[in-house]
Amino acid sequence: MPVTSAPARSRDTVTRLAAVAVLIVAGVVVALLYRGSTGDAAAVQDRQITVTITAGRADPPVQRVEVGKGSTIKLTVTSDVPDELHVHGYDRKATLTAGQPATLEFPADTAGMFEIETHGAHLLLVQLVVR
Ligand SMILES: [Cu+2]
Repeated sequence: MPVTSAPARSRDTVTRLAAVAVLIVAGVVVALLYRGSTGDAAAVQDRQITVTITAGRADPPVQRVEVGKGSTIKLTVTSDVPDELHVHGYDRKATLTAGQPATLEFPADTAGMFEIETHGAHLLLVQLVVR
């Protein structure tokens, strides 16, 4: 039985199946792109960062925080010794009084990577990545 020439009806079915496959692939691509944009760690958000310094150690240890440009950063640091807190790039500073939480709140309106550290103990607390 020859198979070289398929009936016209069968060719229509193949064409329809191909069209459906293209639509499915397009749908998956759109879904992945959509997920990529909403599940992004660098979304614009209000971001609370909390660090406690005890005996020369930061808890949590150096953390990398990624936010979207335009996010609001609320940084709360408590140190067991007097120190100075410094957000590089944004050049925000706060005096740390022993045992008292200090809070800095600022808009992350400049893109880049910025280190947040203490000047007395020379501890790197946060690598703030703004995209
Ligand atoms: Cu500094």
